[in-house]
Amino acid sequence: MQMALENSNPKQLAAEQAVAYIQDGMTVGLGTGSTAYWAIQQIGKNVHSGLQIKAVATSIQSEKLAAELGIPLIPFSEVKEINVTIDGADEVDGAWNLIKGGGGALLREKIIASSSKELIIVVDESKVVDQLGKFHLPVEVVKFGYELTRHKLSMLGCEPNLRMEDQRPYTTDNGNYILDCDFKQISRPGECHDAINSIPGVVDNGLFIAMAAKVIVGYKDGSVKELQ
Ligand code: ABF
Repeated sequence: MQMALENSNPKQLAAEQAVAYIQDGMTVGLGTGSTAYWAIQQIGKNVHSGLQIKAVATSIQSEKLAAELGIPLIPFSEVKEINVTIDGADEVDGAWNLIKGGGGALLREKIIASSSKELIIVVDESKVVDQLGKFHLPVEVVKFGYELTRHKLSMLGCEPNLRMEDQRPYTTDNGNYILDCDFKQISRPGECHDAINSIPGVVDNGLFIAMAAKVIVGYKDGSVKELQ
């Protein structure tokens, strides 16, 4: 009974299909979030069965999980090239542009994705959208002067809200704040990305433009599809 429930988890199904692309000798980027979690679990099983890889993690959370599972980790300073990174997303549009960062790890995710030969995105069907923007776009900003940065972001036509956790501003693994920006819809993701990142105080934003090489979607009916 438990097996049937586990096997019908769309996030798990998508993640496991992505892990099949990992081969011996690869350096692998480990994503963050509840879908990437399943990829890390499967990689852990494969390592246990003899898969020989090295990994780098996109968050402290994923690094801890990988260490617990016995996945060999190397510091980012020792990485020359990452063969493949498997990560989740909050929204994926028809051109495979993404909103990421709901889990707060967008900066490390983008650094690792941009250093990867191949970024495989794993999502359940709820993340596939016609147009980005319903999900509030996370923007990582330095703490200094964040109120002014927030004001400048609002001039781009969004409502930026400081992310909170336990009644305090949420702080990223890099010691920054996140402003979740409600654009309602983002019709030109590339332009939006560049406009946000040109504001002083912005470290990076959660738009990943044309970075995904593969998108694997898990469905409630138990099927999995690699988008073409
Ligand atoms: C990370 O995890 C993020 O970029 C994204 O915000 C989130 C996806 O959420 P989940 O896989 O938990 O649904 O990959």
